[in-house]
Formats: sequence, structure tokens, C-alpha cells
Amino acid sequence: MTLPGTGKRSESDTDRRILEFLQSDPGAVVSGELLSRQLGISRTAVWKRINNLRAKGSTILKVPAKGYRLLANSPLLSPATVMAGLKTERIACQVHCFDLLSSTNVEAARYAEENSPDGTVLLADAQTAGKGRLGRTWVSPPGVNLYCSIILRPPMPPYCAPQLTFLSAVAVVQTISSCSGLPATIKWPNDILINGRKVAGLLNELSAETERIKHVILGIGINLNMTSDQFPQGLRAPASSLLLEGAGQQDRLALLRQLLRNLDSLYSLYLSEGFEPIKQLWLLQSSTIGRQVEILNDGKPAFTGLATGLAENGALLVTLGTGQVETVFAGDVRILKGGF
Ligand code: BT5
Repeated sequence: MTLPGTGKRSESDTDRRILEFLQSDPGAVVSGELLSRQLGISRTAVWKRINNLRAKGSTILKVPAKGYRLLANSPLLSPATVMAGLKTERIACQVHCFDLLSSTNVEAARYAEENSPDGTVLLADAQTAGKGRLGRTWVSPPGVNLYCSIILRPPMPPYCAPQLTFLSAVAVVQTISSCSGLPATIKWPNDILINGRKVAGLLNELSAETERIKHVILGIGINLNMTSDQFPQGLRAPASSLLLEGAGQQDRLALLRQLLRNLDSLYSLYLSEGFEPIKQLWLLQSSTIGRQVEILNDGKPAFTGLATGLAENGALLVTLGTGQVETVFAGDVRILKGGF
């Protein structure tokens, strides 16, 4: 990977390549000289990068007169570790990893404009301006969570784009359940909750021509090992992480790889059979359908009713007390007590 627009290898890319060497033969000692030759940098530079990796949490032992040995796996994600043996059909055909981005969605849009293929994945260790919906921000501290954007190019008309949000919600719930054992649910349209607290958010951004999708950027943020002091005061709704919900320390790489596999299976299902099977899976995990809800527009209560279904375009169907059915395309939902 080179820095976008510069053609120059970045220091973080060098760090990742060193890790890949050390991980490729677990337990082996790799000489500083070999690393320096392979990477085209001096041995002093290798030593500096090793120290940087140690500072970021890798346990790398110096074996005198022999070289370096990786003792404990690194929390840094690299394309090679993410992709190794993944066996997906489309998702993660290309993976790009960054230490710091303003937003993986913003960077992914740039990659998409430069023709990155269907299934390209961008990951950041931290974001300085993680995006939520409607101009809101996503708190993205380093080293603890997953911030991921996926470029999709389904051969569909633009009205289908929201369906991919539901696809990614199902993938996130499946992943959280299998990796942490915690029961996650989906609150329309894009919140993933555990015990009523938000542990993940989805942001789906569309670029389209009149009749077809050019690309969709699926942004996924999952709070894995975030601690209470890392959440700012005054979030709109209760927020949490898998760690705080009692699942123990999460292995970010393992969870990410499971997420990519789940996304891949669901995306193949979607491309071959359409939205219906995805919708059925979504309905099974939904904490919105069958509940009394209040619809908020610009944060202000608009109306209340019973959430009764999901339309083909992703809109929420809400049945009012009068029996009239309202179609809610955008906005936020507050779950009220009661319902069936
Ligand atoms: C979302 O928006 O839930 C979409 C979040 C998508 C984040 C991912 S990270 C990778 C990719 N790249 C990006 O730049 N974004 C995507 P929304 O429903 O608008 O929720 C945002 C609101 O949730 C904020 O206004 C806060 O109140 C709250 N919030 C912010 N950070 C949070 C966090 N880490 N965990 C839980 N809640 C948070």
C-alpha cells in the first residue's frame, strides 16, 4: 500500500509489513538484516519500526545476534492478516489498513471514485471525524474498536441501496452473537443494541446515476473494547461496548474476519435471491417491529404508533391508532414501552 497520491511507502505500511514477516512463521526469529533487505530500509530504521510496534502493543523479543521474534499478536490490522485464508467470494478482495483517517467512509469514497472493485474494504485504527447520520459524529478512539467501510457495486437501481444497510445490520448481529455470545438486536434503521445500549452503528452512503447504483459505501463501527471513560458525556442514547456488556476482551482481528465472512455470504445471497431473505433475517433480529414507537424528525417527536413492518425500500411501516399506515423513510425511532 502506498500513501494515496504520493507513491511513497508510509511508516505504518512498513510496520504492517514487518508484522506480516514475523507472523508468517509464528515463533521464528527473523534477522534484522533480512527485514532490512526485504523492506529496503536500514537496520536502524528496522529497529525504530520494531520499537514503534512495541509501543503500539506488540510483544516483540530481541534475540541477541539472531533477530526478532513476535511473542504476542499485534492489535494492528494488516491486509495480509485480515485476508489470510479468508476464502470470501467478493468481500475483502482488496483490504486497505490505516492508523488514522478522518473517516473510513470518506476515504472509501475516494477509493471508489478511483475504481476500487466491489468488495474493497478500508479499515482505520482510529478516526478523527468518524461520521454518523445527519451530520452527527461517531466517537472513534484508537486501538479498541472496529471502524470499517466496504465499497459495494451491486447491479441494482438506486432505490435498493438502503437494503444494504439491513444486510450489514444482519451481518453485524450474527458476528456479535457468534464472537461474543451476547444477544444483539437491530433498532431501525441502523443501530445495533445490546441490553438497549448502542454498541454498533451503520452508515450507508450512496453514489448513483438515475438508473443504477455506482457504488454504496457501507460504514460499520463496532465498539469492542471501549471503556466507560472513552465515551463522552451527552451521547444521544445509551452507548456501550462488547467489553462493557460482559463479553470480555475482544479479539479485533477474529471479529473482523468473521464479519467479512458473514457480509460475504449475505451479499451473495442478496445478489442471487434479492432482498426478501435478507428482510426475513432482519425481521428476526429486530427490536423495533412489534413495538410501540415514537418517530422523531430532527430530534423532535413527530408521531407514535405500532411498528408493523419493513418496506422494500427499507422504510419502516408504522400503524397509527386510526389504523392508517405511515411509511417512515428517514428519522430516528424511540422505542416506547408496551406493544406486542
Ligand atoms: C450511526 O449514526 O450510528 C452511524 C455510525 C457509523 C460509524 C462508522 S465507523 C466506520 C465508518 N466510517 C465513518 O466515518 N462512519 C462509519 P447515528 O445513528 O447518527 O449515531 C450517531 C450518534 O451516536 C451520535 O450523535 C452519538 O450520540 C452516538 N455515538 C457517537 N459515537 C458513538 C459510539 N462510538 N458508540 C455509540 N454511540 C455513539
